[in-house]
Amino acid sequence: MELQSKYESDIERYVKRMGGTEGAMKRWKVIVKRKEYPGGKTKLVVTYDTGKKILRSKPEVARHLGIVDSKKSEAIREVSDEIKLSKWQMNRIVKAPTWLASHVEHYLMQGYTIFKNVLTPELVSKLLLGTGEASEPFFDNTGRKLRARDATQCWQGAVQTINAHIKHDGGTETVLSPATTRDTDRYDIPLPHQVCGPVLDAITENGILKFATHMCKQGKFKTQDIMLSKPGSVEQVAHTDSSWDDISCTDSRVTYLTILIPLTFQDVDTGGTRIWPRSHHVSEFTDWKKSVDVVEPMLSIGDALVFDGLLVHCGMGNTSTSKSDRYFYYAAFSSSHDPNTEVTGV
Ligand SMILES: O=C(O)CCC(=O)C(=O)O
Repeated sequence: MELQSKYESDIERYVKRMGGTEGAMKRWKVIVKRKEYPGGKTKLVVTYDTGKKILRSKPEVARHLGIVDSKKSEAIREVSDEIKLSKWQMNRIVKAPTWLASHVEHYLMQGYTIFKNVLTPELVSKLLLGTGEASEPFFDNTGRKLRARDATQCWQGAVQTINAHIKHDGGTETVLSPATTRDTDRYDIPLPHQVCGPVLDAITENGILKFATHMCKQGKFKTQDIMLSKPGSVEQVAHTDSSWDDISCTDSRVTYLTILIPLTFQDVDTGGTRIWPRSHHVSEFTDWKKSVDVVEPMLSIGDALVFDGLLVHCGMGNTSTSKSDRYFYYAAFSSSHDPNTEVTGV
């Protein structure tokens, strides 16, 4: 009960701070539950029952109440009304082959685009489950900045390989190299070269590679990983993958594209990627959490979300039942150094 009132006053304070009216949540129930996860870990899960709908996070509450942080939304509106593409950007639209033009325009204006059906169900299954045969040892130490890799590791599909690298001993979790913990219950592992090949073929065939090189001529694939967000993983801090350093606002060339492809079913429970459209136009926004102008594209398995390195985004929490692990493919294509490489791969 004590916890209950703590969370009730917490959400009321939040709503007020964001400019919501007093009593906006009058008949709502705040539900606090302790959830158990494999390995004996427990976590408090707080949801907000409006009587008609269960909301799972504070930003969802804000969106439901239509709360607009006036300073931020004004700035976003200004950006939306006033997006003036640079000469370089206009040139990219004009020079795009017809079949790519709408992707190029949407990406430059909004900061992202979606390519449908990039990976076939067969390839997705191969990425997740392997081929049934262990590969040759695949990890070398080339380009590894943080931890040396163990040369004897074999790829047996993402599910088995990642899980084999996460050890639980009582309450202690150890994640073995080359898997990495990005946040609690969020891991990634680099894809071995022989598995990257078929994915790159699919990406090439679908036109994403053509798109990426059209946007970023000097770009190369810098990172290819499989990420896992387990039930219990919490919403990430909103962030960009690249930075504004060395980028001129007046010219705004694309130097970094992120590609995310779900390998498992995604919904509001497993979470997906939350993005702030048009945020890649503005270098000075910092308090992203306050924006109500967000999009959560719920992609089908095999679809690719391609977004700009400067677009503000975050991985949503996974509040699903213990079976719904969320796996996805992650790639960075860039002409600059990819900071993720230091953590995750070649
Ligand atoms: O979970 C996601 O969809 C995005 C992950 C992400 O942005 C990250 O790990 O940096």
